Amino acid sequence: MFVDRIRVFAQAGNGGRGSVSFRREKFVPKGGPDGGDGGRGGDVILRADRHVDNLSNLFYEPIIKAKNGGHGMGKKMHGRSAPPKIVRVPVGSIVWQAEENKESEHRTPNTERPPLNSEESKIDFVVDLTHEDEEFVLCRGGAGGKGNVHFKSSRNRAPRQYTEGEEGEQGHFLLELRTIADAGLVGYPNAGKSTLLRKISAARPKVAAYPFTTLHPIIGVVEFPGYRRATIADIPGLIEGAHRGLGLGHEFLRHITRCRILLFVIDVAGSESRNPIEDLQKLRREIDLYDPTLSKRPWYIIANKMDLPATRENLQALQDRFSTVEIAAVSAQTGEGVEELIAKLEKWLAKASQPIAVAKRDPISLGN
Ligand SMILES: Nc1nc2c(ncn2[C@@H]2O[C@H](COP(=O)(O)OP(=O)(O)OP(=O)(O)O)[C@@H](O)[C@H]2O)c(=O)[nH]1
Ligand SMILES: [Mg+2]
Repeated sequence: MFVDRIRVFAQAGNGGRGSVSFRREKFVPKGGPDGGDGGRGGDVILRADRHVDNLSNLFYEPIIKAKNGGHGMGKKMHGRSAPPKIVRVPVGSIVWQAEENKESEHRTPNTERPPLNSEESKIDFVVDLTHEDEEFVLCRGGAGGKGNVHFKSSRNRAPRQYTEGEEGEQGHFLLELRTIADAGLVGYPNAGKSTLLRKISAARPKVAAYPFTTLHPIIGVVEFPGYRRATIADIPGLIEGAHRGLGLGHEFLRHITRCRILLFVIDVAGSESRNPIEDLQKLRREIDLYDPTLSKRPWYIIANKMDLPATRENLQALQDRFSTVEIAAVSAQTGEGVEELIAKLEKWLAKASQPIAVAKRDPISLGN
């Protein structure tokens, strides 16, 4: 299962209670207070892990709780501090604070898009985990209470006071994954995006001759000569009207909003009586309707299926129509032109601006 948006409830552990206890020993009458402090409650920590590729673990555990600290004990013994509850999330996870919700909603996790318009709902940006192994304390555990040993004074030699542990923080949050990759593949279903990703990386997305084979984003790593590498995101095919929810909709475009460059994969053979130029125009329009900043991202054309007949003329027509755009002509199936594509990709990425990684604080400007 692939989950890229989810609502969770998180609760850090409470601190343990301080202890009320008196020293009792042979030959030490009235030994004085010796109640120790409570232990700290566990924190709830999010950790960005590159081995986690979506938020499905939270689908099964939408209520995240850390343990409470242990209570203090006699002989000035401290209660045990609870370990943090560490939740591994994919790199590229963004967290927003959500409004409190009805209890029942925790049980049926909502994987739908949370409203990102601040008028619809007051949600505040919390954190954007963009780096591997980055950690964030989502809810801090409560401090332990004080034992009665702290309350003795010259006038009160047998104090019975203690304090409760502090409550751990808690809250409702929305988590959303926006994949971080260097380049994103955009194209109609069956254009050959996944075939291409298999060719240029070790990723193994499913390939088949029917539309919407790819149902969720997949990241592949392309290796350039000299140990440089780049990540490429393959997303489900886009069709005209995606912004109205046709096909798989434009839900998955969020996974290329952080790509530095966009690669439009076009079936230049015009299989299934498609017109390559029209395809490209429609794709450009769809991403613009989704997010105008996305259509300003540097973009290139990958003319695919060059092994099929009639592709030379179509390629020429495509190049004439988009004369300012660089094109790489390949056959993802036979591997023709793929070496050259990789060389171009390295050049295109070198030209592109630095990684577009960090989400702005304002969820509205995030392009949804
Ligand atoms: N002849 C030829 N067929 C290709 C080429 N690339 C892909 N195909 C075929 O086109 C079909 C679709 O390929 P996919 O890689 O699944 O296409 P996709 O763009 O990932 O499609 P979705 O995941 O549905 O969006 C498959 O039958 C592939 O074998 C190519 O260069 N030449
Ligand atoms: Mg695919």
